[in-house]
Amino acid sequence: MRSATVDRKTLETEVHVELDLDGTGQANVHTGIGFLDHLFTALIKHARFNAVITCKGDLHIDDHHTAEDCALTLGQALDSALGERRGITRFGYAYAPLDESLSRAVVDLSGRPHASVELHLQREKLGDLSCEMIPHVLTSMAVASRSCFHVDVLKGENDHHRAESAFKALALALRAATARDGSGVIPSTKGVL
Ligand SMILES: [Mn+2]
Repeated sequence: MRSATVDRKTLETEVHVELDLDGTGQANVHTGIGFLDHLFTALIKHARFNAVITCKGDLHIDDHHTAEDCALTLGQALDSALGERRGITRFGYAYAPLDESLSRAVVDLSGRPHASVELHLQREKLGDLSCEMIPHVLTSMAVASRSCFHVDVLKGENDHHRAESAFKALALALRAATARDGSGVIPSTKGVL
């Protein structure tokens, strides 16, 4: 079973994540921020994970702690579910369009945290989610999962489409990178990921 349950509690947020890498895309996401739910649901659906994400956060302050901590907890669950990363494809890349928007994601489940994210969002907010938090969510996921993410929106006119296509591209790249390759080896010249 490649799955993990992570609870993360601070004075700012209380996050619960259940993640199964070998799922069918079932998402049960309730962060308190509608557009964040929409992005995580798309990610889980297209990665073919099964996941529960719930958060009780300090939304009376703003969306920052909730969005960041949900991303950190999901990233931590991904790291934990991957275990020693034996027998995985490790690398994945994908393009995903959403109408006029087109995004590319390239992922290395390297064991080293790095994120390069260029979404070119122009609005202040999408629903109740600040646009500045969207690249921060992706970076937080990369760091907490000890992975390398390069996510770029290549084209687009509509920020909802730009953001959603970026998460769909990341989902497809993660689906490829987390797939079992049948080798049973740890895919690293160092022998450790
Ligand atoms: Mn949408």
